Formats: sequence, structure tokens, C-alpha cells
Amino acid sequence: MAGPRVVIIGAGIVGTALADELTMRGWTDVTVVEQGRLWAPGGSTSHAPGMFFQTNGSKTMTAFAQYTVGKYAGLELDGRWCFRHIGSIEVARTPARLTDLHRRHEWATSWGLESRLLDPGEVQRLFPLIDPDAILGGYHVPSDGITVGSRVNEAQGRRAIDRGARFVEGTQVTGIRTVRGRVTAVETDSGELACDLVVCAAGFWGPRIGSLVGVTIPLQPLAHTLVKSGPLPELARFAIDPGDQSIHPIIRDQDVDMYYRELVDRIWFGSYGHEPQPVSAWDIRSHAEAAPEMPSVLPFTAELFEPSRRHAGELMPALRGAPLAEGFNGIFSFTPDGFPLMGESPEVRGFWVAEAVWFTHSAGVSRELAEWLVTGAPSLDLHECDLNRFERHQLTADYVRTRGIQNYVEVYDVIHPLQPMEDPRPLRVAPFHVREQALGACFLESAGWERPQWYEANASLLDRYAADVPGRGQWASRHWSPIAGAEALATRDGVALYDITTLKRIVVDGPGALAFLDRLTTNRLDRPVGAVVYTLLLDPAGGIVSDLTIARLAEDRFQVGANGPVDVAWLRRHAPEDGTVRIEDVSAGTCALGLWGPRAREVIAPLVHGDVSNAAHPYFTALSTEIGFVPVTMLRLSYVGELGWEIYADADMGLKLWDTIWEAGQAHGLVAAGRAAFTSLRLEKGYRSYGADMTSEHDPWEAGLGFAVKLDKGEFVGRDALVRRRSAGPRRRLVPLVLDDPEAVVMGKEPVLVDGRPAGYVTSAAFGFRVGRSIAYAWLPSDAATVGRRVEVAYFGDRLGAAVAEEPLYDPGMSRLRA
Ligand code: FAD
Ligand code: THG
Repeated sequence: MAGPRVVIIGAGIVGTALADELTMRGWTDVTVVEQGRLWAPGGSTSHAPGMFFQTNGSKTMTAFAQYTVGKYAGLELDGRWCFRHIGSIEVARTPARLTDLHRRHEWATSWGLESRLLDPGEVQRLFPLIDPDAILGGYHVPSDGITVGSRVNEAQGRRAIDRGARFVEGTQVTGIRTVRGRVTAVETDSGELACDLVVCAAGFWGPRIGSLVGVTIPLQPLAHTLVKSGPLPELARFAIDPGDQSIHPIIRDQDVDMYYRELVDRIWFGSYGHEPQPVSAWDIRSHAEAAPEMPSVLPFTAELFEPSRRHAGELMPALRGAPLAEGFNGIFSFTPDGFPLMGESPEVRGFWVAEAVWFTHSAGVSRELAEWLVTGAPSLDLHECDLNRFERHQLTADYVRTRGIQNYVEVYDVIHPLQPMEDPRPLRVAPFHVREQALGACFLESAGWERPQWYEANASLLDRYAADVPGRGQWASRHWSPIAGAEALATRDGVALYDITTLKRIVVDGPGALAFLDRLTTNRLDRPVGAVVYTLLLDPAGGIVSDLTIARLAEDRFQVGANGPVDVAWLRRHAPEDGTVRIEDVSAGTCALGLWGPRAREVIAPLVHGDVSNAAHPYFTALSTEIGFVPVTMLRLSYVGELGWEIYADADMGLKLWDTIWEAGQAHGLVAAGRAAFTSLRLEKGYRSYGADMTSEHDPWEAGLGFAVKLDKGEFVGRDALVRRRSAGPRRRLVPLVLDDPEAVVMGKEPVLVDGRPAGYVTSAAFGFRVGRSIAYAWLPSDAATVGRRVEVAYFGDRLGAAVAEEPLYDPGMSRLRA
């Protein structure tokens, strides 16, 4: 019952919380190796001011924080509290921020976190030092609050020790031993520890630990300024008990990148609004060099902090000219996308990481990792946090540094869901890029690829379609153009060419390929060469890990259409080790076009050396052939719900492929169309998008994907759990809503109210131009997910009337696709 031998590197809050969570689950053979001294061993944990703001656009990040708050609030150390629910307020100085506070309130509502909006007077009543004339309003989360870092670290550490864990302090990890790609031991400056699993929880030193086994841990350490004021008479009058530390809420003033926390008669305040100070994990002083200071603390940079100090005085007049008692720059980690790093390295079995985790999320991350280790599946959706989510370019040192710095700068910015990163761009371009530029493509970015959102060259389509493209609100019209609506309609009426190069393509081949894929996915794959199958990857708990199309190109060769690098890692991790299966991500060296619309066959037939009639090449089949000079693989399927093909070629021939199709298409009115049209069309057709619509938190039936599950086909990963879940019946369902107001287009993540109460949330949304309705897919409890049921969607403070609709909204008889 002791479980495998686990070594955790680092006794910061993450390593310690993990030791607690693992021992709680009966894995007690746990050793935590820490180079510093317990329980303030010198990393970020030792000097964080311990402020918890739970609100986050990510459901998972909010859930991490909710669990962490709940857990720490239930802990004590020698009778002293570990968490105080003093609440938090985010203030707005600008109208844009005030609007965004509505969005944050709605995220919180979607994720089950209680919050409310305040006027300036209410803000001042809750935090008397704030000048109400300096702000336009606020956002209040009563359950937010504060911790004391070393105290809550020790509380969890002692519990873990009581259950059998060992904490070894003053001991540095110097190496990791592997045998045949698997971890066998951790080497330290005082000897070796044999083990089965290693978890790297080394904070911003993580990249150095990773390098010991050749694993890239993509995080950038940055120094962050925190100061403490001298005693303030304005606070002294509250006579705050030193044991309580604070009685008024923690504050964020995001328009100037600052935050505040009371400490008896002083204010601790920090800023992100200074020149970023990146540090290399290799340059941070060792413990010996730094002693008696902490290695993670750099000297205060007064001149960098001067503007923030001024801003502090604007918000809290008591801080105007107030003396600063102390200040320093503390180091912590930023990743390329702001999410933590969790999971097992695909290269080194048994090497796990829990890195770049905020204090706020520490226990939640640790619980999920513990569940993942112990049961094989975490209960939350972790696709945003997966260590394996990065494309190769995202692991380069320059990318990690550039994006890490950018995320530091943007940490409090109002970010639109479609807003692309600005730098580094362009990075990856499809071979069609020059043609797309010539057509006036407006590019957004996906996995590093430049991807057209719409084409200005199509403006003239509005002569025909303008009346079918309603206006939309301010927020929804960002990164959008009515041209996209016209492109969608031109696809339904004629034919359009889509650049779908961003789709992840994996070739799986070898004598074991069929058996391997069949054991891993839900649908029946033993079909004739040429068949294409839509199928699901499940985790052992029956949650959806991905949805795939699998084309059988030869007896032993399959092309897998997937959702991203996590899928590649999932396949590798499950592949047999005997060499009978080869897995190759071919995305970078190939390209892909979608040619869709009722006139697609007219365009393609004269070009193809082969028969593309419906009889010879039916729906959901593959054809390896040629288009002019270009060898291609064509799959007859369509995420936009029209007749047509996905067409794949090697990247070197991509431009020729585009030109060949483009020229032939002119006689048939072919247009190029972008991602905005694509998204609208897929929602009309009811096709789900992994990550937004469904995740590992959902089973296939709830998600409306039960048709891809063949329980009678024999064993596959997740099958046993599915059988159990099936008999329990679905608790919730993914359903389309149509909004009453055609000019209201929402963005995703908004709460859905049933009988006036929050009951679910929107996953993805778009206007459906052919059906003439604004569509929002949403999760709802089963009893509310009935056709015709009236609901409301909360959107920037409005309540939009909507009704549950029958799906799919477009072409339920499949006559367009099977034509
Ligand atoms: P760490 O605490 O850095 O722990 C890693 C441990 O690994 C260290 O103790 C280190 O000694 C050990 N280690 C590393 N290498 C080795 C090795 N080779 N051998 C043995 N041991 C090793 N977060 C919030 O949520 N709210 C806040 O208000 C907040 N404010 C912050 C303010 C400042 C100034 C700073 C710097 C950070 C703040 N953070 C805040 C971030 C938060 O402190 C960190 O995200 C969190 O503490 C990280 O915990 P950790 O366990 O991952 O890392
Ligand atoms: N193309 C290819 N692979 C992909 C996608 C794609 N893999 C990832 C993602 N997109 C998978 N998502 C879908 C969603 C729906 C369909 C295909 C891929 C689809 N479904 C049909 C339906 O539900 O009516 C067919 C189902 C069936 O016959 O089993 O076409 O875009 N290559």
C-alpha cells in the first residue's frame, strides 16, 4: 500500500503540497529533497506575500484556486490560521477595465465562484484607504484572501511526515539516473536515492533539473518588485491584531499593473509595471553564495519602482510620500502561455513535473498531479497545463524568453479571446502564405502558424450578402469583419478554399499500428484501406482526451488528424516498446487545404487523376492521387458541413497545389475563406472543437459523441469506466442555444442562467449566417437541456434571452455532405 518510490525535488509550496496529496492517497514512500532549510527553503515560496485571487478565464485555473483556498482554510499550524478569507477587490480606473470586470464576474459565475461588482463608494467602504474619486468601480470576491507561505508549507509538510514521507533538507539534487529511458534514481550531493518516479517541483530552477535528463522545461524566471511601506497612521487607527495581519481585502489595480495587501499598520505592494527583469535559471545564486539571504531575492531597484510608487499614491493617498520600509525583487516563473507545466516527459519515463505554479494554485495542481499519478487520470481538464502542449519552436530558448517576458508585461492586461501574440511573428507559414497575403488576408496565429481569419479581397462578396450579415457588439466585432459572414455564405452557395495547415497530422505505421490504434480509441478501426473513421481517445476514467479522424492509407499505415502536440505525446506514451509501431508528427513538412461547397466537385474533378464521383469516392473515404503535378492525399470530409475534401501534400508542393486549384476554381466562383467563416459553419453543423466544447471532464454521451463509441468492439482505454458511466446516465449535456437577438454574439465562457440562476456555461459561439441565428453551445444540467427550454446568457452585465435548440441546426439529413 506504500506505492512506488517517489522522489520530489523541492520543498517549496508545490513539492510539499504534493507530498501531502500523495500520502493522503496512500502513497507513502515519498522523499522530498530540498537544497535549502525547511520550511522557508529559499525559493519563491519563501517570500511571496501570499495573496489569492481565484478569478481566472480558465475553468481549470479557477478550480485549482478554489481547491487551494478551501484546503488552506481548513489547515492550522500550532493553532495559527493558514488562510484568511478577507476577500479581494479589483478596481477599475478606465472604462475598458470596468467593462472587463463584468467579464471577470461572469467567468467567476460560470465556474461557481461567488463575486459581485461594486461602485466606488462600496469599494471605499471595504477598503477605507482607497480614494473613490480615483476609480470607476470594483469587483469583489469575498472568499479570496491571504496565506502565510512558510506556515502553510509547514502545515502540509508535517502532515505528510506523519503519514510516512521523508523531507531531506540541505541536500542538492545533482543528477538523475535513467536506464533505457526510465528514471531509476536521483543523485544528490550526499548520495543516491533509488526511485521509480521523480517529480520536479524545483520552481524557477526547474530548467536546470530538466537539463539533467535532457527535458526542456519551458519557463522564464523574472524578478518582480515588492515593497513594504513604513507604518501608516491611517491604518494604525484600525488597531489590527498582529496575529490577523489584515482585515481589509487584498487589492488589484490592474490598469497600472499593481496589487496591495495590508500587514497590520503597513501596506505591502507590488508591481508588474516596470521594465521586465528576466534572469537565467543558471545564473541564480546558489544557496551557499546567497546565504544568509535567499537566492531568489535580488536587490531593490528604486528607480524602476518610482512610477508605481506614484500610482500607489493616486489610489491610496495615505501612501503619497510614505516611507518605504523595505523592498526587493523576488524571482518567480513565467511560461510561454501563462499556464503551469504538469505531466510526464514523453522522453524520460517516470520524470514528472509540477512547475511554474502560483501559490494560489499550489494545492489544486498538486492534488491533480497526485490523482494523475495514483489513478492514471486527473479529474480536472489539464490540456492547458500539459507539459507536452508545446510545438517544437515553442521550446526554443528564445521563444521561452520572449513569451515569458511578454506574459509578465501582459499579466494584468485585458486580453480579447482572439487577440494573437504580437511577437515573435510571423513564425510558421504555410506554403500558401504569399497568395494569402496577396488576397489581403487578416492573419491570426495558431500554434505558431499564420492563419487567415478572413480576406479583404472578398469585400465585394458583401454586395451579395450584406443583408444576411447582421451587425454585432463592440467586443464581438474585434478581430472580425462582416466579410467573414460573406465568406461563410459563399461556401454554402458555391465553393471556397480554406488553409487548414494548422491541423495536427500524425502518421502511425508499422505491423502493430492497427492493433495499437484500435486499443487506444473508441471506434472500430478494422476497416478496409481507404476508410476514414471519426474516433475518440479516452483516459482511463472515460473522459475525452481528444477526437481524431483516422484514415487507413495502407494495411499498416494510418494518417491521424489530431488536435495538437498533447495527442502526439499521448500516442507515444501508449505505444508498444517493441518497435512495431512508428509515430511521426508530419505537420511541419506537409500542408493542407479544405475545398468545400456544393461546387467543390466541379472544381476538383478535372484536376484529379482518378474518380471523385460519389460512388467511387464516398463520404469519409481517403484517396491517394494527384492534382496536376502534385501528389496528394484527399479525405472526403468536412468540418464545415459541405461536400468537399481535405487535401494534403508535402510542403514543397503546396504553392503549386494552391495555384492549380485556384486557377481551375475561377470558372466556378472559387473564393478563399478564413477561420472566422470556418468557425461559424462548424457551429451551424454542430461539430465540436476539442478543448473548448468538450474536455477530459466529459464523457462521449454527455458531449453528444456517443456515435463514435463502439462498446462491443472489445477492449480499449477507458471502456470499463464508460460502461459504469453509461449506467449512471448523463448528468449534463452539451447543447446549442440560439439567442433571441441576432446582433448579440457571445464569445465563450459566459454563464447560462436557468430560472435566473447560474446552471451552465457557453463553450463556443458564433453567428450562423445560413440559419440566420446567433449560436452558442453550452453545458447544461440534463433536466434543463431540453429543446425549447428558455435560458439567459449573461454577457457584460446584460442578460440575453436564448432557447435550447435541436441540433444540428444545419443539414440534419446530411444531404450536403453525402452528395
Ligand atoms: P519554490 O518555492 O521556488 O520551490 C522550489 C524549491 O526547489 C526551492 O525551495 C529550491 O530550493 C528547491 N530546489 C531547486 N533546485 C533544487 C535542487 N537541485 N536540489 C534540491 N532542491 C532544489 N503567488 C501567488 O499565488 N500569490 C502571490 O501573491 C504571489 N506573490 C509573489 C510575490 C513575489 C515577490 C514572488 C517572487 C512570487 C509571488 N508569487 C505569488 C508566486 C509564488 O511565490 C510562486 O509561484 C510559488 O511559490 C512557487 O512555488 P514552487 O514550490 O513551485 O517553487
Ligand atoms: N479534420 C481531420 N482531423 C481532425 C479534424 C478535422 N481531427 C481533429 C478534429 N478536426 C476532429 N473533429 C472532427 C469533428 C467532426 C468531424 C470530423 C472531425 C466529422 N464528423 C461527422 C459527423 O459527426 O457527422 C462524421 C462522423 C462519422 O461519420 O463518424 O466530420 O477537421 N482530418
